[in-house]
Amino acid sequence: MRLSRYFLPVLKETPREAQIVSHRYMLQAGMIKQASAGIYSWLPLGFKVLRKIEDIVHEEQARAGHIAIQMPTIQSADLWRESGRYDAYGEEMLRIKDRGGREMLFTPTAEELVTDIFRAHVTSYKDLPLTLYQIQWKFRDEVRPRFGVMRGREFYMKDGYNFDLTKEDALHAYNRHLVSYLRTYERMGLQAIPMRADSGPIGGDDTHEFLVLADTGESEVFYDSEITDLKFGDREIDYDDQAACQAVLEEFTSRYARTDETHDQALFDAIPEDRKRTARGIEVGQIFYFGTKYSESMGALVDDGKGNKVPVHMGSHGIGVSRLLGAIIEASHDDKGIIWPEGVTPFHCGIVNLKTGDAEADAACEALYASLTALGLEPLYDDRDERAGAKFGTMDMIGLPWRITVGPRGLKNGVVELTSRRTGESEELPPEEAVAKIAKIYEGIA
Ligand code: 5CA
Repeated sequence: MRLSRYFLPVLKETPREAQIVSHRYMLQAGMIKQASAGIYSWLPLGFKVLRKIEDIVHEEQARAGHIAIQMPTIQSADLWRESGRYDAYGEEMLRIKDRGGREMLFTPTAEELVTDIFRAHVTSYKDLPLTLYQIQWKFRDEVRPRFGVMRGREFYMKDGYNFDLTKEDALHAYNRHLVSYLRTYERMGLQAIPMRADSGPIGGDDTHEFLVLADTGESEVFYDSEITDLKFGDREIDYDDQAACQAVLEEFTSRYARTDETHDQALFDAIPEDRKRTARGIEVGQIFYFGTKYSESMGALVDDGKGNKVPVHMGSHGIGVSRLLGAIIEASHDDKGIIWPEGVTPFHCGIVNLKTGDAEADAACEALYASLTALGLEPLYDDRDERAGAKFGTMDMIGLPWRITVGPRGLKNGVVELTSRRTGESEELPPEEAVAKIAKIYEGIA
């Protein structure tokens, strides 16, 4: 993409309404625009990162054997009456009437609708296990929408639902989700720690939240510092292997890590003093096992192969896709702007032309652009007739992890400059070597 032809409405002033850095940078970098309280339009740069995050979620769901569907945002109130949640959900639910006076709602989550799909089509244990998921807009009329996309009223969520014959199978699904989430967040450059939590209006006993540590997080968390040394890394895991998934769950949940809702001071006190941590965290996902809560009330029964019709065991599993943009920025920025992890960056590298209009500099930039593009990478070329300082400022703010700077002086010696946004370190090297280096960095990522 050439910046002169792109739509990147970078703000010059600091937006005053933003209380936390991710919200401020998302507005300043022209990623989002508020439409009304807690509701945002996604401008090209923000939309690109949203899509990257979504792609990672889809890929990791596929790897775990989960199947994508798409359910509507507007749902019938009658369905929610079956589970008893139409009244129970309270003021967070946006209730709507159609022209015929029928009561509808904008989905805050989708346990009822997915259970309705299941009961219409699945009658035998032979079709289990089954996990269906979607990535879809949700609406919750939050009392205090704030911090930009972090606590929106309209937000984008991955919600997945497992259907299993037995509790044991459903707990495997729970463990499988935990493993796949660890992998998902790490691909986005995040450490998200599973913590024992409270299930709220979704219900059930077993639930973990995934928290990214950040001073601006809304949750207070308590943990044993050993947990932050754990990495899922690039280990290969067979998601059908119950024991393997269980082992990962035990590895990542055996140390003390809880949100304030479930905090137990006595257990916390037992942790060696130098490992006790109290901090704040951003909840980027949550997994639940709630057994037969919805299948019993809504009649989602299957033949168990022994002549009985039994309610299926279920759980639901969410990732805050739009919230993740805020969480990633909170975890990865400096005073000049965002620093995108390679896995989610909107463009793989920036090209800054120090002297637009200079025939040699223009030609060198075009050649770099062509070589990177030919390798399947997406550069953002700042070809505007602007001062170098302004170009650097924009690149730093929008946070592309790599920048190639091209100027007549370097070109005389046959070199360009390759700079890491994270470390600020630069090296001079021939253009083709800069391209090769960037290609190597993105091997296995882009
Ligand atoms: N049905 C279950 C799992 S699919 C569910 O709704 N879980 S949830 O309530 O925990 O939401 C899943 C994730 O959505 C949360 O972990 C959080 O990351 C994100 N989320 C929840 N509310 C908001 C909000 N108001 N703004 C942005 N993201 C949100």
